[in-house]
This record gives sequence, structure tokens and C-alpha cells, in this order.
Amino acid sequence: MADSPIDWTTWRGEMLATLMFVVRGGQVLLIGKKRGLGAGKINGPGGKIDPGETALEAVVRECQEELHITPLAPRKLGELWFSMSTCPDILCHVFRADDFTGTPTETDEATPLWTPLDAIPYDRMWADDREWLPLVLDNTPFRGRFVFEDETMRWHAIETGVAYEC
Ligand code: 6U4
Repeated sequence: MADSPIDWTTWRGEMLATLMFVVRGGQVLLIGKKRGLGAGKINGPGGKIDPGETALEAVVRECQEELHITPLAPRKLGELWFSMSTCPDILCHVFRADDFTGTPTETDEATPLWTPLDAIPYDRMWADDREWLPLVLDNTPFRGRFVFEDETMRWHAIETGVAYEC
């Protein structure tokens, strides 16, 4: 991988966000995102962290709002650092849960999509997802850094061997 076009030592996320991947029965619960950043793409549920919220509180709230489910015993498995060209840089906390309460339900924001683990629709997801979602499915903590120009990924690096508190 060529040298990064970004100096990551001084980089700071301007928007703080979350993603959740619920894995149960050999499938992962994805969404068809209906509005906001990445509308039309498939992703995990999630969204911006509101002022005063922790990442964990935010991701649980987003799952409740977008899918009417509450993930159980969520744990943080990753961080995604996105340097963007046309919108604020994003620091996204990635969580996984292996159970939930409630019934995944379509809302104004999302359509639930149970997906077999060997049939993830990467061609309908953000370009970076194929680089790190396999680590979530494998329970491997990671940090990924990405440089986007519009919706094209220009550079990326993934580290494993990191540890998170929850
Ligand atoms: P709010 O206002 O929080 O309800 P929401 O539509 O939930 O808005 P939005 O539109 O601000 O969120 O988009 C942030 C979401 O987009 C986060 O869940 C992270 C996700 N996201 C942004 N860039 C991504 C990328 N390159 N790859 C990826 N998810 C990305 O997998």
C-alpha cells in the first residue's frame, strides 16, 4: 500500500458515528438504508452519536429507531476512520451483538435484510466494507483507515491486534 495521502497523527473525526452487526443463526442483520449518508446502499444499522451520548448508547438507540430491535450484550470490535472529500470526516465505532430483543421491522429509515454469512452483498455496500466486515464476522478487533474521494476509496489500511473496552 502506498504512503497515506493523509497525516493520520493529527486527524480527528468531525462526525462521530456508529454501526451495529447482529449475527444470529448463521446470518447477519443488515439494512437497506433509505435516507441519509449512503441512502440506497446496504449497511448495518447505525448513525450519528448525539451530544452527551456514548457510542454504545447511540448504537442501541439507532437499532431501536431504525429496526425496532435492541441488541443484547453489544461489544465494540472496530473503529473506522474516514477521511472524506465532500463531507465531514467520520469516526465510526463498529459493534457486534449475537442476540437481540424485538422484531426487525421496516421503518422510514431502513429495511431489514437477514443475510447468510457467505452471501454478503458487498457490491451493494460501501467500498470499504469488504475490507473489514469479514473481521467483524470473525470476531477480530480492528482499526481501519480510509481516504475517500466522493464515493471512491483511494487508500486504505487495516490494523488488527487492537483492543477495545466493551
Ligand atoms: P442520523 O441523523 O444519525 O439518524 P443516519 O442516517 O443514521 O442519520 P448518517 O446519514 O449521518 O446517519 O450516516 C452515518 C452512517 O453512515 C453511520 O452509520 C456510518 C455510515 N457510513 C458512513 N460512511 C460509511 C462508509 N464508508 N462505510 C460504511 N458505513 C459508512 O460501512
